[in-house]
Amino acid sequence: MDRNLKEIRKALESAEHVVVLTGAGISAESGVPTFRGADGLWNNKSIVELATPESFDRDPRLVWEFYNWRRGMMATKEPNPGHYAIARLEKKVENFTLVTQNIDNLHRLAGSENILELHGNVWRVRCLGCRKEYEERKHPMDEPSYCECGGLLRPAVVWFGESLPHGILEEAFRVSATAEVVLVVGTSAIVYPAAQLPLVALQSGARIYEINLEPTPFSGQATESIFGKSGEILPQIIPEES
Ligand code: BJW
Ligand code: ZN
Repeated sequence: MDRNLKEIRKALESAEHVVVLTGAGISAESGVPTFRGADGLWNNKSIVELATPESFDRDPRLVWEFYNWRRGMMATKEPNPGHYAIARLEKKVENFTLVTQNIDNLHRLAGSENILELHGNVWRVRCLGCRKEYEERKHPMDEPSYCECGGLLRPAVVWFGESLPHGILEEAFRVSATAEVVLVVGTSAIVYPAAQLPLVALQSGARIYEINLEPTPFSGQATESIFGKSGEILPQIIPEES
């Protein structure tokens, strides 16, 4: 095995407090499109503009149409070996937190339990009337959809300019500041405040290992960056038998 992968494997085996931060890249091998990059969802500018509070205010029907498409696509996807390796790691480490920017629910399907979903979940909705947030698996949803109280429903995801879910971001900062080892997997590391988390960990002396297809703005600061597919690298550093 590559010397660097061995080093990460040893670091994980001896750490008591580990944080994993994931982005869209971890789900790419499951067939969920990433946002940026060659095949990125957001190369289509009209799509970027759909995921904003302003678009929803202007045309909730159009935004629900977009999320119905995303829900239908994500419902057909399954976790890949990268998701499963992270779920295995949780069982081995005393104090483990998975912080994900993904809304696709694939980490949970792979068996991860202690998950902080920074940007929400595609299977949850929030009512703009009574403010309740709840799971809603119905598919397709009406375009637009309404709560039983009559209020307009929106996807419980975080759009640009919006705050992250209450308490979740604070907890993500807390665990990042006390982690010994942090894995940063499949994120372009440009969206804040998520991109701040590895920096906080670094300042507190954690070792940070990045796994990505290509360099990111964070690569220069990582303890080590491993370039390749997370679905191939993670099972090597978190093998089934160890
Ligand atoms: C693989 C792989 C394989 C592929 N294996 N790797 C200036 C400075 C600081 C902040 C700001 C600023 N200007 C504006 C802001 C705030 C803004 C922000 O960060 N903007 C930046 C873009 C500059 N942030 C916000 O607005 C956040 N709220 C907030 O900050 O509130 C307070 C505030 C408000 C206003 C101003 C200032 C403060 C909210 C952010 C919400 C992000 N929402 C989205 C959509 C979610 C809902 C949905 O999906 O519909 O979240 S945007 C999108 O980006 C999504 C993702 O979670 C997020 C991050 O993307 P991610 O996961 O990194 O994916 P990609 O596609 O970018 O990268 C994939 C990576 O995988 C690539 O690197 C590939 O190489 C790699 N890869 N295959 C390994 N097989
Ligand atoms: Zn309601």
